[in-house]
Amino acid sequence: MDVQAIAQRSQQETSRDDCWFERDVVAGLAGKVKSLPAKYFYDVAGSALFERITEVPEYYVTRSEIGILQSYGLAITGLLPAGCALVEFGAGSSRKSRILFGTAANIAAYVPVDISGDFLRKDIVHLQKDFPHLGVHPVICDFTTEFDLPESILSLPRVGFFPGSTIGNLEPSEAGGLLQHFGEVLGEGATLLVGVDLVKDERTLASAYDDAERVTARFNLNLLKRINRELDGNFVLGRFRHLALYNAELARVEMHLVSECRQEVRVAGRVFQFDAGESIHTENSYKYTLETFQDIAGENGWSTIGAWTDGLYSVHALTRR
Ligand code: AVJ
Repeated sequence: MDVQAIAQRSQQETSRDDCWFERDVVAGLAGKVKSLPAKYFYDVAGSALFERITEVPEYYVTRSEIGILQSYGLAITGLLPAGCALVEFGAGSSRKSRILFGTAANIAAYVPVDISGDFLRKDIVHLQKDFPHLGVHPVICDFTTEFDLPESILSLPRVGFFPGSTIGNLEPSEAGGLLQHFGEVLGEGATLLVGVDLVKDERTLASAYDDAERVTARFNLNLLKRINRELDGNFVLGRFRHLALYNAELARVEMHLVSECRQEVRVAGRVFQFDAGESIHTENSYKYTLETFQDIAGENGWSTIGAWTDGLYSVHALTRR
């Protein structure tokens, strides 16, 4: 693999991203209802805070998913065609794919798809050492756009992998669109494994996004820090408070940053007014039942061939019709 090209590419991605960051933030704060896109949480500090969230006792999501992949690994990988290529969408780290490689000998190749080239340098060398027979073919791109799979895996049966309940950040209609897109990228006869968080009682959900150690609060507020640093903002972090709530009607956890007082904030040369109690809506995390998720998959070209759950979280195996 050409590490030089990878480094250049990732720098270009970064500057294009910067430009979108400013536009998205300004548009989000200028609206009548203020909001910011959740995808901007993940700068270096935000990514580290998210890693810490996955370890707080209240945030069961990551532990549940890993538990399911470990407990049902044989059943899950048993559904995959021999000699397949596993295409992971948004492979920040290959931690969850590794569980599958460790369980099954039928995965011949791994195609991590990620917008950041960083994971290549850190992860892939180790991965290759631990699984010497695995062909590793990284693709650096935004997996929500059209892209081609590497030439070298086109003859192999293809299995998509989208763990982490990342799909929950999308509106259900957008989630359907993404499933459709995965079908187009993977092609005829593909299999798809998706991790999906489940609807459950409000207390469990709200506290998963408002842990006692306040790591999630810091993760949320870090977005304002990032805006201050990258877009010449002057948010005073002490004047905003983290709020997480479960909106049962829409089956989603919402995160907000609520202004503690009436105030003005400057970002990228513009001034935004906040009333006391006014919120910036920073994230939705949609929750599904096995059925509501399978319905969306069904409406977007996928039939369910398996689903595994620990009661809190679910992993679905789908096949393309
Ligand atoms: C990474 C999108 C799955 O929605 O549970 C965790 C992000 N936000 N705590 C989620 C998140 C607050 C997380 N996802």
